[in-house]
Amino acid sequence: MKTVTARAHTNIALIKYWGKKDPELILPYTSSVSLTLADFYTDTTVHFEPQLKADQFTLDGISQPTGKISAFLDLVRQQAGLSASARVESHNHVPTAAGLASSASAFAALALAASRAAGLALSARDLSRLARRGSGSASRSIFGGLALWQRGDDDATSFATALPKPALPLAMIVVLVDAGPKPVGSRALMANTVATSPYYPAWVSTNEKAAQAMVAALAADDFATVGHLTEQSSMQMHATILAADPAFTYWQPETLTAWSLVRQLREQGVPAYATMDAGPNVKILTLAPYVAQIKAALAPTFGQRLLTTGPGPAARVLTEV
Ligand code: 2P0
Repeated sequence: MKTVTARAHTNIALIKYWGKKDPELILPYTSSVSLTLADFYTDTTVHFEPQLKADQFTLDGISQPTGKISAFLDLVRQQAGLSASARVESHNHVPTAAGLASSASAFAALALAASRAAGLALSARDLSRLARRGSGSASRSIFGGLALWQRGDDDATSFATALPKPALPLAMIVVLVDAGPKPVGSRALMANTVATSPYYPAWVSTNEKAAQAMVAALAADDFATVGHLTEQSSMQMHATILAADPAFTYWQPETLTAWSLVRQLREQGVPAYATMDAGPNVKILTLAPYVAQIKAALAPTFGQRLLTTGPGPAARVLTEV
């Protein structure tokens, strides 16, 4: 059996995914659109070894519980007709304590490395479907640049595809508000939002329309609309979370500070839009020529806690031996 190392990059959703209509298959209530990032990625090596008694998993050299990984490897073993256990080694490449370690890059890299190590040669679509079973957002990290995860109706029809490369020089600035671990995991909070937020049905209908509008705005290189839709999708997601029972928010005071600086920049004519995920950090979507000006405006408050990145590549095999 081969030892395969694959690399997959994290992605940030411009149109968010929040809520599953099928938690077992990870089928989302809404489609989502994302940007895969150049600077943050996971490298994962997989080797199936018949003599191993159980799967083994290390992250950055430290042994980890294997529950979620083994359940995912079972899907690969089923497809490949294999029974052997596997040794899995992952390394996260994110700037120290950036708080951006992501299940998206993790399961996209694992899907590619494990399927190849098991002797499968999956299409990009089937890899995306497989990665989705590990973590919904991982379905999008199979692709570089912009990706659309169509919600679909079942396991066969829920997968991501690459969107055409826009002429827009997209850039992203990450504002590190807090790099610590999340107080509440996104999977449990998603489920509680679906179950208890009275705003959830409104989120589903608005966000689905926004996903389709985003595809059109990107195709038209209409950055004002791309940015507006990005900020709206994030705020509406956080609004559904605030309205859940118990009420909750990932935001911290500095999250609002960063967002209000972004709004001030926009009033001055700078194309900058804020998006927040399952944590307090703020990501600013902009165009490359404005990065220096935006960083200069944020530096008095955030100092060195500003990271710049841009579109990154698709998941790929690094070595196969
Ligand atoms: C997203 N997030 O679209 C949204 C926005 C966080 C906020 O996808 O339960 O780790 O493994 O499918 O993909 C984070 O959730 O959740 C996420 P599971 P996932 O990027």
